Amino acid sequence: SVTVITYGTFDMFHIGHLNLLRRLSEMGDRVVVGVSTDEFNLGKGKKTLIPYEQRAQIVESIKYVDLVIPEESWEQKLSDIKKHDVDIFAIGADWKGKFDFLSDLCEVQYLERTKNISTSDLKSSLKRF
Ligand code: C2G
Repeated sequence: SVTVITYGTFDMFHIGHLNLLRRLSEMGDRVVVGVSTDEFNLGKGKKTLIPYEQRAQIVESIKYVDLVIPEESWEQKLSDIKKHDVDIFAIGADWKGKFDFLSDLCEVQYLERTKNISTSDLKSSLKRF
């Protein structure tokens, strides 16, 4: 079996997130998602609107996803890939090149982002309501 892993905040879950997760499910038969904890996001300079517990529950409920784990550090990808016997690491192309160091352990793929949607755009359009 082929295991695919990705990581993300998945704040205000939207079609861009769904398209990515669906594509992962087409690449393998087991999808593991590391959802960024609120603390880890502060380190990314990202303030999340929806708390980790809710973001994790939503991602866990997506039919394309088999397992959700907390993302608490940049380093954990290496051990996660070994622990979960991961064949492919994939993430949106906004991260292109950033995770090439994982290619010693598994295939690394950067996937095209969905156009015209982002959590930051959603947040700013909500402000204008
Ligand atoms: N995404 C996408 N299209 C969009 C928006 C997001 O394909 N319009 C993808 C991103 O490329 C990412 C995933 O959806 O692969 C989750 O997006 P974010 O929650 O913004 O992830 P990010 O905060 O960038 O966290 O260690 C990696 C980081 O945790 C990634």
